[in-house]
Formats: sequence, C-alpha cells, structure tokens
Amino acid sequence: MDLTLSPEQDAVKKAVRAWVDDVVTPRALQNDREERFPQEALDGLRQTGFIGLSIDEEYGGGGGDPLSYVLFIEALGRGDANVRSIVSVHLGLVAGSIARWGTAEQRQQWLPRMASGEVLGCFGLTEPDFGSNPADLQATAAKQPDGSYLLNGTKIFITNGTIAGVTLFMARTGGAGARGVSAFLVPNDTPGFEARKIHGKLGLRSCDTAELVLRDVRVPAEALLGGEEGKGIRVALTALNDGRMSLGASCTGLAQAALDTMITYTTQRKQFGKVIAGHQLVQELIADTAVEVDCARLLTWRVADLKTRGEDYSLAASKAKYYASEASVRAANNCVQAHGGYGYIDEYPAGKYLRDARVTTLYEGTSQIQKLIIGRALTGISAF
Ligand code: TGC
Ligand code: FAD
Repeated sequence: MDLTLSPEQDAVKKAVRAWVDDVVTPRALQNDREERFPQEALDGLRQTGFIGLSIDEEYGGGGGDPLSYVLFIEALGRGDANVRSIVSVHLGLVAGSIARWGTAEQRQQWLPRMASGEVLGCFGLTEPDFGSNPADLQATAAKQPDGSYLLNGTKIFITNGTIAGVTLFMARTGGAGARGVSAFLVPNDTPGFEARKIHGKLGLRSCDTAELVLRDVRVPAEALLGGEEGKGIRVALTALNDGRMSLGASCTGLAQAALDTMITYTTQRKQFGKVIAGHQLVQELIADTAVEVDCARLLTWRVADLKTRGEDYSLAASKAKYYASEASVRAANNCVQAHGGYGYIDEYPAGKYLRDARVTTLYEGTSQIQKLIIGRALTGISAF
C-alpha cells in the first residue's frame, strides 16, 4: 500500500491549495455573515479550469483521476464548504451522471459547457415529502404523443438551484417505486421552470439552495438521460456514491481547518500564566481531532482508490461519508470549545465551521440512512 501522491496529484493539491488560500478562505467569513454568494470563487474556478477538473479531457475538462478530485474537494472544504458544495454537485452529481449514463449526443451537448463552467449543474432528487426515501417521489414526466415529456413537480433544498443552467431531474414516468422513476436533463430556462431561493439556513449561508417548481415543463425525448425510462433511482444512487466520496473529502477539509484554527488559537491565548495549549485537557481536544481528521481522510482516499481500480465503492463511500460528516461536527465543536467565548462570535471562524458541518450528517443520505446501508450490505437484511 502506497499513499504517496503521484506528481500530477501533488501538483493538483498544491495548485488548488494556493488558489483556495488566496481567493476562497479570505472571503469565507464575510460572505457567511452577509449570506453573500461566493461569486469571486466561482469566477476563479472558471478561470483556472478547476470547475471542470474531473470531466474527461475529450470534453475540455481536466481529466483528473478520483484521488485528484478528492484532493481538490478537500482543499475547497478546508477553505469554504459553500464553494465546495457548488463544485461537488456540479461535477460529482451532475456531470458525472451525464458522463456515466448519457448518450453520445447528451455528453456532447452538456459536458464541454460544464467543463468550462459556462453551464452549472444541479441535482433534483429530494421533494418536500420524499427525502430519505426518493424511490417514492411524486414529480411526474408524462410522455406526449409526439415523444416529448411534460414535467410537473416540486424539488426542495436544491444546491445551485437558482444559478444552474441544467437540472438532473428525477421524475416518475410510470409505475410505483424505484423502477417507475426516470432521469431527465432539463435546461433551467425552459418555460414553466421556476427556482426560488431558500433563506435562513443554519449554515452554508452563502451557497445557493433553492426550491424548484416545475409546471408543465416540456422537454424533448432527447432529454431522457441515456434514452431509457426507469433508471432514475439507479442514476441518482450511483451519483450519490460519488457525492458521498466528495462529502468525505469536504468534511476532512473542514475538520482539518478546525484543527489548524484550534492550534493557532490555543498556542497564542494565555490563561493561568501559560498558553492554553499547555493545558492537558486542551491538548486532548487537539489530539482527538487530529486522529479523526486522519481517519476521515484515509476512509475517503480508500473510496478514491477503489474507484480508480474499477471496484465497487458504494459501501466504502457510505462509511467515509458517515464517519467524516460526524467527525467534522465533532472537530468543529472542539474548535468552538477551544476558543471559549470567542468561539461563539463570528469574529473567528469556529462557529461557521460548526454551522457548515452540521448539514453534512443530513444531506447526501443522513447518518441513519448510511448506517442502514452499511448494515444491509453486511447482513444482507434490509431494515428500510
Ligand atoms: P434499492 O432497492 O436499494 O435500489 C434501487 C436501485 O438502485 C440500485 N442501487 C444502487 N446503485 C448504485 N449505487 C448504489 N449505492 C445503489 N444503491 C442501490 C439498486 O441496485 C437498484 O437498481 P435496480 O436496477 O435493481 O432497480 O433502493 P431503495 O429505494 O431501497 O434505496 C434505499 C436507500 C435508502 C439506500 C436510498 O433511497 C438512499 O440512499 N436514500 C438517501 C437519499 C439521499 O441520499 N438523498 C440525497 C439527495 S442529494 C443531496 O443531498 C445533495 S447535497 C448537495 C451538497 O453536497 O451540497
Ligand atoms: P427525512 O427523510 O424526513 O428524515 C428525517 C429524519 O428521519 C432523519 O433524522 C432521518 O435520518 C430519519 N429517518 C428517515 N427514514 C429513516 C429510517 N428508515 N430509519 C431511521 N431513520 C430514518 N437534495 C437534492 O436532491 N439535491 C440537492 O442539491 C440537495 N442539497 C441540499 C442542501 C441542503 C443545505 C440541505 C439541507 C439538503 C439538501 N438536499 C438536497 C436534501 C437532502 O438530501 C435531504 O434533506 C436528506 O436526504 C434528508 O431528507 P429529509 O430532509 O426529507 O429528511
């Protein structure tokens, strides 16, 4: 087992890290305070080409391998989880699905523009009444006599919802359960498509989260991903394997940031005549967090490794997502604790880390759902 990065992976890590330190991190806290979208970061992602890092070179992307992608996402997560979420939905959930399932025409239609960042993607799975159990979703796609589809339904909590140019939209084409759902590529400017921004989030305050309302949105037959009905839930759950790997990386980055911030603060702040890092119980906060950061990173790297080798990585992705998300909440909480009262005001980033970390045990499948996925895989018994 060799954990040494290749020269290409090392170059990605260093380039992204330098860019994040320069452009993303310095603005993160202010954007959070003002609920301001990180436009400079998005512009920079386009200019540097990072926005297409994992899309094949054939379509103008960076052709980055899974570990390069993980290193990229970790660096973004360390700088600002808001910026990370724009990218991992765009690349991991949407572009990845088009590359995996799309017809040659669909790949040509969307991937070059997604690689340049001209078009951003969003992922429309969750509905107001169907979150953990998307197989029962109610949005409909009614096939018309001319072969086109009429889409109706509401999606909730959709990252990139108001800024995306294309939505991967899961809707029911016929029949109950998972096999009745299909996936569509819907341009967000199609008549009848409305995106409403959601305000007042606990964390991730500067990223775009929306409700999508589709009323008689007509799309041609060519919008059906892969040209085949009934694969929508498989498309979504396959995408979520990558989403969960990405979230493992993002949470590793956030936990690393919490650790770094804790070390800086506790080696400067003095109480009882010495720096607080000199008190054993403060060192415990640091040591616990450091071990969890390593565990989260190694679990996530294993997912990337399995993916690179063409093996099934769905179980490893659920383990990484479950562990890293819970660890990031603990890390951020330790960071607040180590800052004392200063951890509770937004002059320091500790509170933002905690608020941003909190959602990670909820989305891309809650911690409870990850445990049931892991339990089902190990016992062969479904507890859903
Ligand atoms: P199940 O019967 O297990 O499977 C249905 C079909 O899907 C296939 N499948 C998978 N394929 C690839 N990878 C996986 N991990 C797969 N799991 C299942 C399966 O083989 C089957 O295919 P077929 O051909 O036989 O039909 O489906 P189920 O309904 O029992 O699923 C159960 C469950 C709970 C695991 C699933 O529904 C689930 O994962 N729920 C959680 C929902 C979720 O994660 N939503 C996330 C929404 S997106 C989001 O949160 C983005 S956050 C954005 C940001 O990061 O900012
Ligand atoms: P529910 O499914 O109602 O769950 C509520 C509680 O019940 C949870 O604790 C859950 O673990 C528990 N529970 C449910 N079923 C079981 C069970 N069988 N056993 C044990 N416990 C159970 N979705 C998208 O499609 N695209 C996006 O881009 C997207 N981005 C998001 C961004 C944000 C900021 C947020 C908050 C959410 C986003 N989501 C997105 C939605 C997210 O994936 C869902 O919120 C999540 O899957 C949980 O669904 P729910 O909110 O309906 O909760």
